[in-house]
Amino acid sequence: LSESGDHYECALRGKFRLTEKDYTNPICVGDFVEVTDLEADVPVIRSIYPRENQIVRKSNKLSRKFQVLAANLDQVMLFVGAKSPRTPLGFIDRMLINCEYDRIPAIIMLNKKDLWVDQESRQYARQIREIYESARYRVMEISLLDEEEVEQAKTLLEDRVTFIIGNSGAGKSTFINLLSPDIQQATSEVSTSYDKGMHTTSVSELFQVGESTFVADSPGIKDFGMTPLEPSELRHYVREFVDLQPACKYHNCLHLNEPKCAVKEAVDNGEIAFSRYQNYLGMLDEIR
Ligand SMILES: Nc1nc2c(ncn2[C@@H]2O[C@H](COP(=O)(O)OP(=O)(O)O)[C@@H](O)[C@H]2O)c(=O)[nH]1
Ligand SMILES: [Mg+2]
Ligand SMILES: [Zn+2]
Repeated sequence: LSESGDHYECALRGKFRLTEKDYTNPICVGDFVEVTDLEADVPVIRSIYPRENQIVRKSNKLSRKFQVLAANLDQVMLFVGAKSPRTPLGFIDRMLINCEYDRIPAIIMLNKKDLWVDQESRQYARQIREIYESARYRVMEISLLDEEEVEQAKTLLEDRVTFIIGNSGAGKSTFINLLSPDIQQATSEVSTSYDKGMHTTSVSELFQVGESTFVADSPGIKDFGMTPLEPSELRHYVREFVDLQPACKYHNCLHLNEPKCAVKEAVDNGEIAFSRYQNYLGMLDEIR
């Protein structure tokens, strides 16, 4: 995507494939690149500019390699659901860590409000809102079937570069398609197959939907492996913990079994959601 808004299909010079050896992909959506000759049949990307930030995940649980999903973002929009799909809290927490890691603001879009006709889904929606609002995230309840709410959601994108993530079926592609008649992303990907190898094509494209408004979808990204983190780092990316950290007896408190731990106290008296703490322990266990 050039400054003038034109699209070019470019080739990547061989050496990029070898440089960053911890990453499976040398380039990602949102990267600023320098291109040799735009008039050539296949312009060649000469260099990739340093990234301001990036969303990174482990390629898969066993791999040591990481995949860069998007770069140079102003914000992430996290699409989740209380019903079809019912997004697990663990999934939300994991995705938020990936955002916090590079201090990328995240907005939680609790979508498909029109489906909350039963007690259970309404209750789950309320729980999500309470947990993440008290962690100081913006949570927006929305139905993409409601034009007014869609308009409101659109205003959140203005003059920003937004990467849309979330679990499969939450409405990411549907939302992006509503942004411009030119965009036709495939919707309602069927996820009945557990064979992850089946839908591995996950090409993100950056769409320009306003003069300085850009949006990228994350098709085919089903599971969010951890960001590259040291166990002692993880606690810095859970917002509620950061506020309390100075009150812990030990400055390097991991909030496990240390005495006089302000985080554990806050969990015990309900100031911090138990699920947030539990999911922290789960992630800590995974990276240790
Ligand atoms: N009832 C309802 N269905 C929705 C809503 N948003 C999206 N959908 C439907 O949910 C399905 C999955 O949406 P899609 O955009 O493909 O999800 P993605 O996997 O996150 O890209 C599609 O059939 C959409 O029409 C909503 O707010 N309400
Ligand atoms: Mg999609
Ligand atoms: Zn502590």
